[in-house]
Amino acid sequence: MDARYKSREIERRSLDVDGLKRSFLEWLVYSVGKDARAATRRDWFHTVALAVRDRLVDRWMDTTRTYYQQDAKRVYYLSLEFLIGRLLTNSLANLGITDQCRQALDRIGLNLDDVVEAEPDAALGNGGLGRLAACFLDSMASEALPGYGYGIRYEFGLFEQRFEHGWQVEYPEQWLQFGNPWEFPRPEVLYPVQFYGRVEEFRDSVGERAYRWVDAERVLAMAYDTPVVGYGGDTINTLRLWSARATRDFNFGHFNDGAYMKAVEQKVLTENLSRVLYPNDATEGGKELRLKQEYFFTSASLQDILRRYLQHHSNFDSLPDKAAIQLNDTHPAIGIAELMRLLVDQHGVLWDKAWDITRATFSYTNHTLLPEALEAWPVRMMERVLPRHMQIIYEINAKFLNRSKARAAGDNARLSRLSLIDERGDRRVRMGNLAFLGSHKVNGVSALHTELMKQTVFADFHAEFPERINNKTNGITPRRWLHQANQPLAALITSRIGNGWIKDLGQIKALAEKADDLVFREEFRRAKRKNKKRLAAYIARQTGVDVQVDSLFDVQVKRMHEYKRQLLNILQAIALYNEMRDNPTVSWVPVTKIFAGKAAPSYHMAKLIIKLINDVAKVVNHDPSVHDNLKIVLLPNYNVTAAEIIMPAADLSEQISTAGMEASGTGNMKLALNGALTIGTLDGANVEIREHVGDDNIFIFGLTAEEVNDLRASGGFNPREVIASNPSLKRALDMISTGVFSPDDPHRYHPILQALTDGGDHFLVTADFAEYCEAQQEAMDLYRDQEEWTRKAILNTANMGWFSSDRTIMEYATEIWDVHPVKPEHPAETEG
Ligand code: B1N
Repeated sequence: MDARYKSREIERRSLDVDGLKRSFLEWLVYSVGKDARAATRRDWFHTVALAVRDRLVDRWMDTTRTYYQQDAKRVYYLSLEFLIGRLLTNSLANLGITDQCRQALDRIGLNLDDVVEAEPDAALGNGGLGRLAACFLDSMASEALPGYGYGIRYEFGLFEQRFEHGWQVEYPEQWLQFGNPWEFPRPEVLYPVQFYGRVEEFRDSVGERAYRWVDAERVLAMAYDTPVVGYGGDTINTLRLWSARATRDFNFGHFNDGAYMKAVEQKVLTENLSRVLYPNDATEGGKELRLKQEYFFTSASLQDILRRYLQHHSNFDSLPDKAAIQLNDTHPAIGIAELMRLLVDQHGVLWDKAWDITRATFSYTNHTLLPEALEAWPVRMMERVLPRHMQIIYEINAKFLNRSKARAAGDNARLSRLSLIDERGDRRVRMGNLAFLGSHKVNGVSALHTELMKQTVFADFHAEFPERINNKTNGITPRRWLHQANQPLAALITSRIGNGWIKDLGQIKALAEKADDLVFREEFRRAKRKNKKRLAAYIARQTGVDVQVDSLFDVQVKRMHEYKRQLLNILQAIALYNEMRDNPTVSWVPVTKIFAGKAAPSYHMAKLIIKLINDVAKVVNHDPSVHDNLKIVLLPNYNVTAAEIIMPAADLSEQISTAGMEASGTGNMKLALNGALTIGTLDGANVEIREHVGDDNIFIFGLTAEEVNDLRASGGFNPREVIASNPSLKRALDMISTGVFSPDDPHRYHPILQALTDGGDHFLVTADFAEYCEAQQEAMDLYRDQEEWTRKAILNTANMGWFSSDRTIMEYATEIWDVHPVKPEHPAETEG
């Protein structure tokens, strides 16, 4: 071997400062193709990422080989979204080489933090559901579970949000523009996926009726693999994302009569399949491209899973012992019909056997009860796009309803609710029902949400299959959300209790006794203040607004949605603004209200609320009469990277959804873990957060889910009366309606006022307003007592250990998947 090549081989593995430095300088020249003098920050990012990537490839292959050699049971997490964010800090921290890398760059005259800033976010998700998938990948690798993520390699992630005159404007998010150093294209891993065409019936070799799908259009799914580094770098799993490619017919086509240009056009159209992530709109239910995306990645993933299984097995009997497939919401639920098709049509398995295998292999997580988010594809579209699947769904449905008929005893309403087909209006396939029926386990994402699943959307299915529904309360990875994002606090914690908490977050409980330690409180506050300074600088950069570092940082960051009630928060801000102006001599607790979040592009009400927040902010922030005691900011383009700056700096965490509507929430967990006190309703995982941090360390207010339900059912709620009886609410609404915040267009907010009054205030903003203001007052009063506040903040951090996604993922592993940790064997390292 060439000496130079050999030295590179060794260098690839070197984890010390000199080895890293030599790699960087060499990689810059030979892989990025730049001279050190001409290199941009982005060039250095690519250089460092490629050099770091080298250091995980051996262990990645060891991990994959170990799974293969042991024929270990794998879990496949199918998700239309993986909201990963940046990977450099994460890879360095999980490999344990952050300090070495920093020093190596230092010796070249570079700052690691600047290099990190050049990485774009992988924003392949909308919000909580996509981020949960990313936390689960981290936890599976850190727990040494043989877990694979399967999804789509969108060319454009979630849109970039900018504000123009206070309005949200969407721009394409071009994360791949300069290449992605973390991914490995696998042009040889290619599966055909079909659409359209028709079904032909024929007699198989033993004379049985059989079906084939013919005259279909074909697309190829090409794999891109990204290594997923577990904490400690021992296990390195794989995230496999599919990209659409036109079939090779195009490459070898012989075109005449100008057909060439048409063919190129066709190729572009085909490849649109993986072009862009859909923002979760209320209006998405019927977009053919979305259905095609769902089927595209699900089919490719299942083909890949079966190929891997067949390397060790000659029939499908033990598929459920070797593969667990988790459906992240109904987005990949078509996989149930697809696995039936692959087993029955392509591999000749008998129907009943195939159905048993399918059900034993799949499980399904529900993430929302909102009716508008429950997927239901028009039968007419399904028949056209996936004709064989439509037949299979009818067949599953017929067999199921036949069986249920006996038990339903003439209760036709019940049977029509259980049906996979919604026969009301245009006929639709209920994907939730399909997912439920085709899975052995179905779970909700918080205790309350799971309970409501049993009582509402899946009540009939729950009666039919009482063992199937179970709860798996969400979690978050402590690596990204504390160890990496909050280095001041992480260092403080480690100095007192060691670093075991990073892999076993339960250990953080040991901090509880430090809450009464004056010195520890002082240091805890110092860490928080450092994070607040960083956020203040970020706010100034992003919005031009200067905020007081020592003010109460009151944070609501999440997607903009009426049920999340950003409107309630901004109304309270207006009321507080009025009080401050009315009482200028009172010594007010300075408050900074921090909002961030995107609205779906077609969700007009959410976009109007964004404009309102920006309008109110403009008035309040420029009013000298409040003496800077109140500032309001709405940060643009909320994403994982912004969250990593915001979460560690928050004092107060706003979790104020209408009770019963937020399935779980995960931002609530990130904020509490980072020492913010929650102000919230008894909704989603807030209920369990209260149980863990204690009633004294959280501000709970508002109607409960049961009360909301009763109130709506009785129709006994008149928002106009509530408004009339609450002067501060009335005044805030009057200011909005008379154009105090929109002098250029006084009627701008009419739709909001309308929804709160004649519209019946569906989200109960007015109903919860008074109690919310009281809770806010309590929080402000407590904030005056910094020692007491800090004590409670420490108790929040100390008691959040249970919300680690490691705990969540181990519950899935033992109670749903029956998969077990597999320690990779590292032959290269033992050879020396
Ligand atoms: O999933 C999160 C939960 O913590 C949140 O409470 C929940 O709102 C969120 C359609 C969704 N539910 N449904 C979605 C996403 C994209 C889409 O196209 C629906 N997201 C949630 C994690 O469990």
